[in-house]
Amino acid sequence: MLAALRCVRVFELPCCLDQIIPFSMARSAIDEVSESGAFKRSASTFRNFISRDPGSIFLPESGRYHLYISYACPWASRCLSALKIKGLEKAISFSSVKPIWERTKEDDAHMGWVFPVSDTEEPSAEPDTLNGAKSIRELYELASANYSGKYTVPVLWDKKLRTIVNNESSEILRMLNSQFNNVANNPDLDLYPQPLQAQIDEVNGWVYDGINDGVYRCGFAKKQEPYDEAVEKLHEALDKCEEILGKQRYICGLSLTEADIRLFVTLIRFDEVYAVHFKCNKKLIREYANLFNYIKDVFQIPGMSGTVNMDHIKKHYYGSHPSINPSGIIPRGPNIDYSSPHDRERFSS
Ligand SMILES: N[C@@H](CCC(=O)N[C@@H](CS)C(=O)NCC(=O)O)C(=O)O
Repeated sequence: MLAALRCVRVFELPCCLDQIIPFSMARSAIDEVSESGAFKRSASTFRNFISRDPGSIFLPESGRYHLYISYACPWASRCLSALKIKGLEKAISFSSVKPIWERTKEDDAHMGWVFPVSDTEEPSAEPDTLNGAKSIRELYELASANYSGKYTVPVLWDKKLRTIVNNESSEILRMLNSQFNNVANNPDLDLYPQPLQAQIDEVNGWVYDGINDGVYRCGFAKKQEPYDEAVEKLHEALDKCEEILGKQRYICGLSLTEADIRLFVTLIRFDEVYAVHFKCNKKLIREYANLFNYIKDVFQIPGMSGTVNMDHIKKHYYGSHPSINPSGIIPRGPNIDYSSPHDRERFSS
C-alpha cells in the first residue's frame, strides 16, 4: 500500500509552464535557465490534497503532518505564515533546515538544503528527528525512489504514511487555511474567503509574475535582455501595488488575505537581499511610502514576525549562489526595523 501511495503524484503543469519541461531535470533553480538566458521555474511535483472529502487518503488530523521549511525561502514562509497566524502550531509541527546549501551526497555535486547534526549547530535549524534525514533530498528519495526533480522546500510531510503530501506552497497555504479549522486557534481567519476568491486569484497572478517570481527572473537571468524585461515588469507590478495600497489597507481590500502573505514574503526580503543580490536596485521598497508601511503592518500581525529570520535569509541568498556571489560575503546593511510604527491604521475605519 505504501508503495502505491508514494506514487500519488500528478504532473499537471500549468500551460504557461509547458515550455520548461526540457529543464525539469535540473536539480536546482539556479540551473533553470533557457537558451535565451531567462530563468524559467519548473512546476512542483507532489500535489496531493489534505481533505475530508470521501476517498481522501490524507485526512486533516491533528499531529499527523510536519512542515519542513527553510526560514530563508519565501515560498516556505508563505506556509509558515499561514500555520502561525491560523494558530496551528499544536496541530502541525514544523522545522527548518540550515540556511546555506551544502553537498547533499558524497558521490555527486548536488548542492541543497541540509539539516544540522545537532540542535546547537545552527540557531533556529533542527536535525530531522522524524526521519533521520540528512537533507531535504533524502525526504524526496524516501517518498519516491525514482524522483528526478528539484529538492525544494516547503515539504508537507505525512508522518503516518511516511510520504510527501505536497511540495507546492500555494496549495499548502490553502490547505492550512481551510482544512484544519477544527483544531486551529484562529479558525475564523479566512485567508481565501469565497467573495474575494476571483480577486485574490487575479492579484496572485500578476504579483507572482511581476514580483514573487520576478525577483528571481532578475537575479537568475544570464543575459541582459531577460534581466531588463524582468526589472521592468517587477517595477510595473510594484508601482501597481503602491497605488492600490494608497487607497486600502490590504492588497485585496479591507481584510488580510493570502494575497498579502504572498506579497509580503517577497517584499520583506527585497531591500535586504534582492536589491543587492538579484540586482533589483532600481527603486527600493523603503522608497515606496505605502509599500514600506504595509510591510511593517503585516510584519506586526501576531505570529508574523516569528516567520521572518533575517539571519537565515541573508545567509542563504548571499551564501548559496556562488555563480552570483562567489565570495559569499554577506552585506552588513540595511538592517531595517520592521517593528517601527506605521501609518496603515488610517484605513481601519
Ligand atoms: N513552486 C514552489 C517553489 C519552491 C522553491 O523554489 N523553493 C526553493 C527555496 S526558495 C528551493 O527549495 N530550491 C531548491 C533548489 O532550487 O534546489 C513552491 O512555491 O512551493
